[in-house]
Amino acid sequence: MTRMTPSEAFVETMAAHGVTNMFGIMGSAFMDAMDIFEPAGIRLIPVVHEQGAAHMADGYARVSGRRGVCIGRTGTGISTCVTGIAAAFWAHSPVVIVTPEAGTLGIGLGGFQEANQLPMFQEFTKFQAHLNHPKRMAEFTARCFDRALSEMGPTQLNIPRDLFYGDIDVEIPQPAHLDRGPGGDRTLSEAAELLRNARFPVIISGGGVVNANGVDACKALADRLGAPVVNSYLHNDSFPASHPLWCGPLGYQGSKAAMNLISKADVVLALGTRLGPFGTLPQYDMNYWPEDARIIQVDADHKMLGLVKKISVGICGDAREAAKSLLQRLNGETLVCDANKEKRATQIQQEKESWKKELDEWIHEKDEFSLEAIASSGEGVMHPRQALRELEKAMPEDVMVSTDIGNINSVANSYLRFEKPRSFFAAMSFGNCGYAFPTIIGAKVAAPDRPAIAYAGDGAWGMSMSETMTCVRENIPVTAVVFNNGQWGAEKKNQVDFYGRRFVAGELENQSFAEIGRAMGAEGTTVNRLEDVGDALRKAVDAQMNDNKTTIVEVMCTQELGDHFRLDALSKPVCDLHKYKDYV
Ligand SMILES: Cc1ncc(C[n+]2csc(CCOP(=O)(O)OP(=O)(O)O)c2C)c(N)n1
Ligand SMILES: [Mg+2]
Repeated sequence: MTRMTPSEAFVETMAAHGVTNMFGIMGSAFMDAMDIFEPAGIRLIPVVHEQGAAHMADGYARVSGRRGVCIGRTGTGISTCVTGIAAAFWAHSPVVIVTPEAGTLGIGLGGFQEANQLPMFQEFTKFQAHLNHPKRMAEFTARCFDRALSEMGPTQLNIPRDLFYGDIDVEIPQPAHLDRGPGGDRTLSEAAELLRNARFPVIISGGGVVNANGVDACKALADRLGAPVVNSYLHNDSFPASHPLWCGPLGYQGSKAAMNLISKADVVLALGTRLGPFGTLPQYDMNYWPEDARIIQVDADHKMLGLVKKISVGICGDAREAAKSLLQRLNGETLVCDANKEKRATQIQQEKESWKKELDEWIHEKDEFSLEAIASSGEGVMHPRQALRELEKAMPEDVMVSTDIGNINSVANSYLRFEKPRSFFAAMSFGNCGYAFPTIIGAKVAAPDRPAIAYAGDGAWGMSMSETMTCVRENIPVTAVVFNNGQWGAEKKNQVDFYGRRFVAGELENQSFAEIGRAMGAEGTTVNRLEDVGDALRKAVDAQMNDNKTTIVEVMCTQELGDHFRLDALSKPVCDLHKYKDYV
């Protein structure tokens, strides 16, 4: 036991758990601890707005596999983080949010910046600790850090501000390392038996494969089975795109090759995926989910097994260890699918080629609204699909890309391929606009040697662009690609498809984002011609990697709109009152 203050115990425990960077805005409530961050080896990166800090902690965690940490002012700064923590929750990010609270002697009296800070994060955290005695500071801090990793999601450490003070005797806890296994022997045997007899096995590689560092194990199993591997929705980095068995992502604006192939499956191995409802919706008028296939699902969280899709076998285990164990169980055996391995390889190849050709030829949207939008667009704008293709071609090696929520960002799903896991950080199921930019800033802090690129629509960019100042002030160079189509496109698409093109609040008359970027101290460039897109990105990445410069690349686009987000969720409007009779 060593005598120290609770502030010291807090800081020492964070340092023991490997914290070197935190994101947030300072506040007097935790200043006693903050004062010794630097000598403890911890950099507090000041942000423009605390929501950005939570997203940065998320990006930091997603790229590094380490805990991302954010902190803010009692009440005000903390409540601002709710959206960011919700996004991190659905990205399964090990984020720790430290929430200093009003002092214990004032709580309940309606003092300054008082808020009940636990309920607001209750939905979006895996664990919440409320410090009830200064002597327990190190214990509670360590538990939050351990649980963020063991539960793979945000945890909250709530500290009444007066509990930072005093003298306590503590032993600083060391991090716990959870040794995850492959799952139970019975379910693994049942799964192996299904795979042994499968004629057309297909693997879905999900976020759990990335989190478990299990891509190689997934690859080895896929190679043995000759099974096509599809990425689960928005986990395009869960299998290397250059691998012959890679087929691209399922889900919204995903790969038709992936969808066609999985529709033929008699056995699906869903590895490290909760099979979220959003990721398997019909797309391109195709209901591709193989209803009659036997489904093996592997998830580290038993509560996900069979939750969304009916399954035959549910394995509660680590994706990597489970893949290794399944391969071991099939080793040296002849499998039913060995007989048609070559035929399947040809099929996979054909499906991929045909999707590539379709995508190459699909240079713009062809629905009536889009055709009119294209016809009426002036000079200096381009088709989003073509711009996305050019960007894809100009992507640097080892790139990290984050994407936002919006029409063009969703279409980007068809054009983002990766070789390495921990490279793609899309706004996941929480789906908040404004996600991509702060998230890539956090990722860049964790991986400064990798090129970092965020995609955002003009609407989402407006929500998040002020963090450009963080990049400039704190010397965290990144590249932002802003698709300026002058509209809240994804939502406008609903008005096109369901509301008789009665456009309400959908237009965005923007100032130049390149100029705004320059005013914030970054580089800014506006791209009006397709032939300049690739060069603009290459130049921006060069400035990022060699000159520590952040660049805003504003890509001017037509107002055409890609396929609807969720045909399942909307229905044609009905109005009963006479005065609204035309609004149907
Ligand atoms: C914080 C937040 N507010 C609103 C929405 C609803 N929403 C989803 S997509 C979208 C439009 C995005 O527009 P933009 O960023 O310009 O991209 P575009 O669709 O035009 O490509 C909106 C408003 C959301 N998902 N998150
Ligand atoms: Mg837009």
